[in-house]
Amino acid sequence: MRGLVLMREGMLRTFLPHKSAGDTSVNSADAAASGGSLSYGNFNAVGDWIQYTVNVPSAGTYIVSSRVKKHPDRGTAQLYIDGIAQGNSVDQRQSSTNYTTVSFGEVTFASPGNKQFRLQITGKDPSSNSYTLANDTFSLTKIN
Ligand SMILES: [Ca+2]
Repeated sequence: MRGLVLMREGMLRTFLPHKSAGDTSVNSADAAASGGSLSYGNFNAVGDWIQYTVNVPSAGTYIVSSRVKKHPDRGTAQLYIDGIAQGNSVDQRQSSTNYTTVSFGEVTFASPGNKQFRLQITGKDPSSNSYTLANDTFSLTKIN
């Protein structure tokens, strides 16, 4: 079976995101976001993280991508799926503010069910004034 499984932010919101102690996460209204809402993680240090529960419908290999709202003041984060680093770290900083889809490569799930998608701060561009992340969706495109 092939197909796109779009994990909308509305689905992310179904689960209260877990986050690093002392930091805040908030769902903010944004007309350009999927479902009209965007998930922010407001961080202040390398190692801070936010974690979403994503339900994977079937075992197999998927391309993982995420729609994010880039901005001049954003952090760089590494994705971990159930504790294993996935793809390259992604810098959400951009001089202009707009939505961008970023890729985290391929992952194989041996079983369906809930997986923990954690974005952990690895740093930030020197020109960025914050470690904030703004996440709209995760998408899983099944390829095998
Ligand atoms: Ca922190």
